[in-house]
Amino acid sequence: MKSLGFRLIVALIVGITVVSTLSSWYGVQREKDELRLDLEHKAETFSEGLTGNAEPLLLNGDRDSMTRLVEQFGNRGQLLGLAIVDPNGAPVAVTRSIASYLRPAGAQLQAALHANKTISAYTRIRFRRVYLVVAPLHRADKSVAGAMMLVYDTGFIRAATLRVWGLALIHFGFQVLIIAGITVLIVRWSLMRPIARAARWMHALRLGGDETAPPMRDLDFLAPLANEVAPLIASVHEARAAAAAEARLRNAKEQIWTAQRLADNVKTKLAGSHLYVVSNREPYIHSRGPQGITVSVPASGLVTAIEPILCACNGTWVAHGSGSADRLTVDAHDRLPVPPQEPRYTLRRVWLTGEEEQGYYYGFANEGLWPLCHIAHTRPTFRAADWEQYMRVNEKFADALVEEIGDDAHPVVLIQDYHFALLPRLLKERLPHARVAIFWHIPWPNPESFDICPWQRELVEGLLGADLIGFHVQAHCNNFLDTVDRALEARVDWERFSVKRNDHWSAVRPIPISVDIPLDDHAVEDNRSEDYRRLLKQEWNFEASWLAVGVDRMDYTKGILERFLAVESLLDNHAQYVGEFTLIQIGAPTRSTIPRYAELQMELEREAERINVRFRRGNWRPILLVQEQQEHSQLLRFYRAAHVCLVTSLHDGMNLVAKEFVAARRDERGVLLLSRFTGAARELRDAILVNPYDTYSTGEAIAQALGMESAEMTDRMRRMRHWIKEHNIYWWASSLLSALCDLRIEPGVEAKPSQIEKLVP
Ligand code: GDG
Repeated sequence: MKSLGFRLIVALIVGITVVSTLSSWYGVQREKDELRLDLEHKAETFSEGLTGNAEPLLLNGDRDSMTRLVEQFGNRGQLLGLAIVDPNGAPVAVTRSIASYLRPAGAQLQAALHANKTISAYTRIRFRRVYLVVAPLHRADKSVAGAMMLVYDTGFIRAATLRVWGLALIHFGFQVLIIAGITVLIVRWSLMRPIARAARWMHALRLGGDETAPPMRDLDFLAPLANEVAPLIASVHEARAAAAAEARLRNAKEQIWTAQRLADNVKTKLAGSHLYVVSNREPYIHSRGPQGITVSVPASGLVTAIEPILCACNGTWVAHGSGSADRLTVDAHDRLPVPPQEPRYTLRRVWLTGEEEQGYYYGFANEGLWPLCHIAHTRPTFRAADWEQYMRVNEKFADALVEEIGDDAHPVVLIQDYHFALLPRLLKERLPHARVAIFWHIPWPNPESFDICPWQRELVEGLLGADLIGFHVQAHCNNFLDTVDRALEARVDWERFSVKRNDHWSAVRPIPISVDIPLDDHAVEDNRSEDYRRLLKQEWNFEASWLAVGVDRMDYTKGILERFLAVESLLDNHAQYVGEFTLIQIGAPTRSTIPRYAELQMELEREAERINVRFRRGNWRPILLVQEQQEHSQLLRFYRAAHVCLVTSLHDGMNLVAKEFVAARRDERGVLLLSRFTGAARELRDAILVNPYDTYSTGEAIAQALGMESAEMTDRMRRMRHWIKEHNIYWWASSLLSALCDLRIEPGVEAKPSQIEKLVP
């Protein structure tokens, strides 16, 4: 680093020298030119005036007057002296000081006399730099009667140029000093410091520190480099942790699913086949903003669940390209490798027109099917025009899939959710050899409720194109089979939980989705949750001794309003929590163009405000409604800070937030309050189960959670964590894929549903 500083300084000095010399030389030339011009102008004016006086004196031969004249004017300013000569150049009158100059200046004198014109020249006489002007003197007939010579001292011009050079030298010296100083400081502060910081950060990472995100503020210009290194080191850590976990699990003979085990399992199960996942929402959205193109991960349970499977087996995810810069980031085939930091699979984007998106997504899927399947007292709206778009978009996705699958002989396709009920059949009709599963992430209602849908037959028929239809819980499977029984001519095999229609078997299975949970799992006995609480309180500027958290898309099925009312009931009935208890509600905006969602958003704001106004004291308020999507790492901080997590859905297929909260609590603290109407309630028996419609009881349940004995809290949390560890996201993915891959499917031959393992523990 020292030699870098030295080299920089030398290079800068050479540069400054060249620039300074050139600019000083130019300055000196200008100064010299200006002074000469000034002198020449003065000499010309002066000689013109004087020749007028001298001519009559010379013609009259008045030597005395001429002598007086040369003595009188011969010593002014830079004028050294004057001389008047006859036509032969012989002196008539001369200032004493230049008497000895006449001979050396003879050539100029003769030239002016002969040419009969004024001659001037810069020359050197007797070691002196002078400026000579010789002007002819005339008779009345304009013939030459003699000449007048003026001699100026030009030493002052040289002195001035030397002064300019001197100043430039001083200037140059200062510049060198300042620039050398600045260079040393820049090298120290802007190069050596960031490099030292980066080295410290990398060192900490290498030794296993958990702050993998680079400290951007400190790294300065090395930040882009750090951005590349961070994911690299994170994957090394991941690989190390996975290897250590595998080794530990092997030793303990535990059957816990890890990403590595899933990857191995998926590879074996797929036996060289390719995996294709289809969903409406894409895992990465590119948007144009003031800082250029940015990429974001949407708030959705699906991305959390599906990404690890695709990463494990390098598959293809087909999804709607909805971002404003999505088209700018794909190749000619509408594909791009993702995750952007460390590509592990391919994202294929499908483009929809505004009309298609409106009808298929906002209209049929979210104003029709979503409320139809969730019993949450919001009326479904079915419009024929929306249905048209729903069919068209399902066909569009079928085209994209067929294109992606190409001549793949053993494609395995996982379709996600209620946006694509028709896709399994559309795909099977064109690619009968494909293995197709659809996972329905939302509840399936009872047949009477589903009967409301004018196109229930087409939807059920579309779904039965799949070889496997997955739901979160058994009750949804039962409801589906009941609906099939009622809506179609099909053989429903209740023993094997399968349906036969047109010679094709579809197996129907409950496979509850889950989350990733770290395996390094001795309880972390520290005060981190205290720390997280303190930080959050500072960051969001509120006071509270008891903290509850709610994390949801702002959807009417999530029971957020009921949650607020339960908080109000808690404060009404347990005055000790007034001034002490705060609910932080993260409400990620969602489907805001649908009127019901816009209404809900306003209702939530109004209710939170009403309750806050009722109870507010100083810097304390009972509800903090944060209406913006948060980074995943930020969500983790909320989960870890909370005494209690409130999940009060009115109806929910699973609810991943409940599981994420449990997964985040490495300290085995915190209480989960969970709606009975979620799929998660079937698994997380150690949560406090509530009926969110009963706001009084829910308020009491919050009080119970806040007052829970430490030992009971830990017991409950430990058991829930144990369950999720055994039934984590990798378990879900592997169960889904195994169920699909284990089916025997030959076109025209009945699949044998009995071969499907029983999946639910
Ligand atoms: C359906 C079913 C089923 C929320 N806010 C933010 C954010 N989130 C993440 C959560 C969680 C997910 O979104 C929401 O999970 P849910 O389970 O409530 O999912 P839904 O979106 O309703 O999805 C549901 C699920 O599919 C999976 O099958 O469980 O029953 O309705 O992961 O963490 N994530 C980020 N910022 C936020 O502000 N980053």
